[in-house]
Amino acid sequence: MSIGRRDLLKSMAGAGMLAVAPRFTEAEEQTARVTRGMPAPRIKDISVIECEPDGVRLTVVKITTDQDGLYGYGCATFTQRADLVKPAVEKYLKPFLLGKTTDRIEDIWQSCYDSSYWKNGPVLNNALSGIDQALWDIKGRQAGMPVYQLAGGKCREAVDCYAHASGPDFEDVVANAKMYMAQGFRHVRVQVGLPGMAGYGSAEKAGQRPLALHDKPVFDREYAMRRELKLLEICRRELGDEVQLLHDMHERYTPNEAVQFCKQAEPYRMFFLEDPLSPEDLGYFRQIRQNCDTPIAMGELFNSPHEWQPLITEQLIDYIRVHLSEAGGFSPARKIAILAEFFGVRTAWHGPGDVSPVGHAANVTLDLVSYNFGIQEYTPFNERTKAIFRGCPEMKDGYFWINEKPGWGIEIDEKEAAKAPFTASRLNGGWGEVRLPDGTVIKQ
Ligand code: GCO
Ligand code: MG
Repeated sequence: MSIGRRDLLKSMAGAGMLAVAPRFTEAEEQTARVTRGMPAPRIKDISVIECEPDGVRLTVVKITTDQDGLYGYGCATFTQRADLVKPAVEKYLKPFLLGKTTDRIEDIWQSCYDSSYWKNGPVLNNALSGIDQALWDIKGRQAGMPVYQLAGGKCREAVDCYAHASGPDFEDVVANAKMYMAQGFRHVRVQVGLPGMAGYGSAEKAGQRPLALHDKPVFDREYAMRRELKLLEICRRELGDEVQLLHDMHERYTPNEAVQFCKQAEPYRMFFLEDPLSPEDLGYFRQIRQNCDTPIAMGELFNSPHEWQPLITEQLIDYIRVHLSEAGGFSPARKIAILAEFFGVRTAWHGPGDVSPVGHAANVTLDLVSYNFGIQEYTPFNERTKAIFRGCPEMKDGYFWINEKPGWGIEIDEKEAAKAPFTASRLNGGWGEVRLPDGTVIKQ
């Protein structure tokens, strides 16, 4: 019979090798009682936990097994279409999986993936991610180990992160970046507001709205490009040479503007420019590569291998930036990381507010085990979130530290989650539109 981490820690504490005796919750004690000598657990129930503790809809799948106290959680968050993920889990994956054993994660992933015949869409991939990550959580709990151990163990102690420094005007962004740098962050993403316009990543700057032929949120590409490039110049000057600067273009420009933007950013020595193009324009990455040496990150919108394969294998990007649950979970993302390693592409998994803490723990796990880790996007967890998701990764001096408890290390307080239900909104969490001054809808 194997010795679990819990037993090991207990004996270390007994032998005086640990300063503080580890403490375990009843759920962990129960998990630890499940040993390898027992038959493989079977899936007894699959449920969906939904909550909105910080203004964003989060969805988590819970798989309960027939073994006492053994269950797992997986992130299935697709904020803009949250109401559709729940039935995809409950009406399709649940009947497909009830009674199956939990021990064959890859086999379950492949059979679920194929069971819809048509695949690679965000709703189905998120539902699948919920299952996949919950199964990894279960395996970790069974082994009494964090998932990073199952994936080979750490190749770094903690995970270097970038913080979001933004503001309506240049000086606000610089002040915000300095605040993060004072906290220890070595990487900051900088975004500035556009007067009267719907920019991305910062509060709107009050000011004259551009003359527009409509009353919807407006975005003027040429103006935005000049202003964001000016911001990069100011930040490099005001923040010094050592800080790493990042910027998210959020696929708002035309392909040729994107090439120009990346080229003109060269003097500011970016850590990366993110999403210069939309997934519909992937071919233009070749032009960016041929024209400049600004490092490029791409992929948060990817759902399909057809999107990440060519960019990685043709070495057209520097950072792969997939949103784990959008790509179908931890299992496919791990394969992406390994593929990318052989092509010199590093990882920068998407880590915004619309990833649940379970998903963030999955990100940090991959960051710890992947040799080709690049950087992790960081979004702070508010107190309400931490009350629901106990055991979130912890931030210290710009580094994320994983919780060392088995599985993802996270326990969900479902009673607390029920106190933060999805709030009603006209579009059910969906996004409205952004238009050019002439009324043309653009990607946002
Ligand atoms: C980022 C992203 C996010 C997305 C958001 C969509 O780089 O963090 O662009 O801010 O816009 O996750 O829901
Ligand atoms: Mg982005």
